[in-house]
Amino acid sequence: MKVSDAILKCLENEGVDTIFGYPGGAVVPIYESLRHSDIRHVLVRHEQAAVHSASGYGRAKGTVGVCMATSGPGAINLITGIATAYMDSIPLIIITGQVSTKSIGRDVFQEADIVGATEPFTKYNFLVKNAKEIPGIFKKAFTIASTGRPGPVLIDIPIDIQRESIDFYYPDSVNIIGYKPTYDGHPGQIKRALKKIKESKRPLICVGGGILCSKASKELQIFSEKSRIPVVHTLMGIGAHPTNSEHYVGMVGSHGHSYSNKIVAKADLLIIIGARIGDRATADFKLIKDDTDIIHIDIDPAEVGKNIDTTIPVVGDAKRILKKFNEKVKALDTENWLKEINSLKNNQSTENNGRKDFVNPKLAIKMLSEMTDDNTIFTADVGQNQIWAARNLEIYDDRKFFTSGGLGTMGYSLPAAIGAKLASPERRVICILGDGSIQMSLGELATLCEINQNIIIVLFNNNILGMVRELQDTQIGKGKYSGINFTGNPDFIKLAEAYGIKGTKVSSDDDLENVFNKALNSKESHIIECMVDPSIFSTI
Ligand SMILES: Cc1ncc(C[n+]2csc(CCOP(=O)(O)OP(=O)(O)O)c2C)c(N)n1
Repeated sequence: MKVSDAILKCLENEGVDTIFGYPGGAVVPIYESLRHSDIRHVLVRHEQAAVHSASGYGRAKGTVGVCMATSGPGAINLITGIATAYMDSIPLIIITGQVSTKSIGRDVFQEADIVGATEPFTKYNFLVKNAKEIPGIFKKAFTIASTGRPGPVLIDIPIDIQRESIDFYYPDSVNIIGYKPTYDGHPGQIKRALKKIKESKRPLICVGGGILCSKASKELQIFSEKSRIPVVHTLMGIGAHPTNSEHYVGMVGSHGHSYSNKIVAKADLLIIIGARIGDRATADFKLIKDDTDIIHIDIDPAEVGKNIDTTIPVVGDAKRILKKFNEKVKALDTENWLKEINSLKNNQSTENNGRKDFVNPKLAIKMLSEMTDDNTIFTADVGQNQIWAARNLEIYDDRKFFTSGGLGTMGYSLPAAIGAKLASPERRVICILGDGSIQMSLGELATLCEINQNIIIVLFNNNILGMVRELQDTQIGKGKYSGINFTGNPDFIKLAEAYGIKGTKVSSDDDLENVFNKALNSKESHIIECMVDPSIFSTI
């Protein structure tokens, strides 16, 4: 079998039905094989978008996303997407074409050392040197990407190898020397953790994206209900615990709910599960008091104790460890603690900081939340739009929320929404972004037209890089702005029309419901441009 055919056979054997890519000279053989394959290829408009779409696809399906690009500039354009997936532990397979084996190292046309360049941003990467190794490498790549702490794996395949022939046999499993993720937490540590939980008066669970990676939301809910311990979460932990649960508190961190941060500071025990406890989640590590006991559960031993001192580290899979907790944990007397939390939570200001001639994004997001189904997928970009979405969307039941948390990559939400919609066409997909971020992935409006699916794009237009304005206001001084004003923004409604997408501009809260209703009742994609006061903050 030709290696280019074998590559697609490997993907089929892994259950892949869709890949996102952009062709070029070094992948001509693979694209020719694609023509004869049942695997759907989605032609994006920029390689970075191929990675983000594969990420949205994989996250929506709960599988490994796949994308592909040619050598040199194509491969290099993937890097931001790969790093975005790496920081958020998203399992991906990235296939790149490479110049022929004998040309490697000679700086021939479109040669780039993508394996070297992506070393810091991939969980692992391969340069294929022997055609016969292709099936084994693919099996290893899928295994590494999807097990332990998930992440992106890149396979770089020289064009001469793509043209060779091999006997094809796809292994059921592979032994990867030196790679043995720990799934079961150490029984002694679990016992110590349970003892600590029992002794605690003000325990708090803090979850991150690891709960979603481990598909442990149900176990988390049982744990919190059985033990009566409240739950806060990081940005990547949105959706790990339903916002309508009795024990749900809110998001923590520099952009989190202030009541959640106050509650973290008051807790005597933090049970951190599947969260890196990064600077943004802890407001530069200032949130957690020195005398708070910490139980840190994570599948990646490198994360435990990396950012904060841990009282009891437990390395392993969140789902398995929570199951063990649930066998033993008893209800704690947290009544007063929960009362205190509820009074802090109910004391928030409902003040509307926006002006009447603009849309209040908080209100718009809350309205969207109420008007959409329980299985809606929301994607959010980066900037104020991300924080408005993260703080105000209700994510429960089968709803999902995808954003770039770790790297904070502008331009993620639109291609991710396209990937998510292709993964689950039966679901409503809503993409929330800003006027800066939409222009980072503008070409993907054409991809959206091609896939002929219905996505609602809510564009919060403040004609400014809102989040940077906010940082300049707080770090430099009110009104001391530099390099943030967009005076040449296009007419987004005309632009939408140019792509054949319906567009509506809204400048007042009074018109929101009507416009949302129209878009929600339509079978076509819509861009809803909400004009936003450029002077408001993400924490309104
Ligand atoms: C690729 C990339 N470049 C730069 C930044 C820095 N950055 C973070 S938020 C932001 C502003 C985003 O503006 P916009 O998309 O209009 O959203 P808003 O904050 O106004 O809601 C910028 C420039 C980034 N996160 N990603």
